[in-house]
Amino acid sequence: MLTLYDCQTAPSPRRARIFMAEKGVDYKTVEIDLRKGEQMSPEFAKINPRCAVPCLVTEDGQAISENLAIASFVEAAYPNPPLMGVTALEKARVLEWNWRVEFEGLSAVAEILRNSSPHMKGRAMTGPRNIEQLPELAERGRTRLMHFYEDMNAQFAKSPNLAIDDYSFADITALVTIDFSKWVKASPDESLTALWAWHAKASARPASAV
Ligand SMILES: N[C@@H](CCC(=O)N[C@@H](CS)C(=O)NCC(=O)O)C(=O)O
Repeated sequence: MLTLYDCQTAPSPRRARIFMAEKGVDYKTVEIDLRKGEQMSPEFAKINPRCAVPCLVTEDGQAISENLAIASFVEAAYPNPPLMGVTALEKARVLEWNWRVEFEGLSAVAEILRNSSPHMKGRAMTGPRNIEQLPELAERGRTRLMHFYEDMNAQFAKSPNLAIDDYSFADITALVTIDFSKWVKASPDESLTALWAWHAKASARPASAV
């Protein structure tokens, strides 16, 4: 059986959990408590030297880190229902939007949190090495996140889901980003009605509850 190194409270592993729940894939979890610093333990560093979750270990013991890599593996191993597009163009659209959500959305939220929270002093970036906070990056993160939410809203005004008509990996990243941004009081503005209408539908999916 697949094993997911997980942390119930963190946004990145939630992406992997939702992806697998949408697929109906069975797996067991090992909880890594990030607040206790368990990601830095020598035992976990042997499994994922990036010291981050999620990390998926395959049935033959191969460890895969990074959500995009995990999703690509699961999509190839369990093709139905497809979550990364079917046609060549759909596959491109899913990756195009997923990258934008990760870079312009999710990493902007992380930038806000990691450069402003007193609990993250010296931990401005994920990974085994310590990096000091830059408070200006928190401010910049807020600005670029609000710009990106406007782009997302414009996309939802003309498309039922973010990248393609069907719900996809890019939507999962978007849902997790919007929910995560609440932690840093950087939720999308109420005026972005197409975004919020989509968010209500995505949140109601059973897989979103994991
Ligand atoms: N790009 C990675 C990001 C993984 C990541 O940043 N995970 C965070 C939890 S949301 C983590 O493990 N943080 C550990 C730390 O802050 O030391 C992915 O998508 O899988």
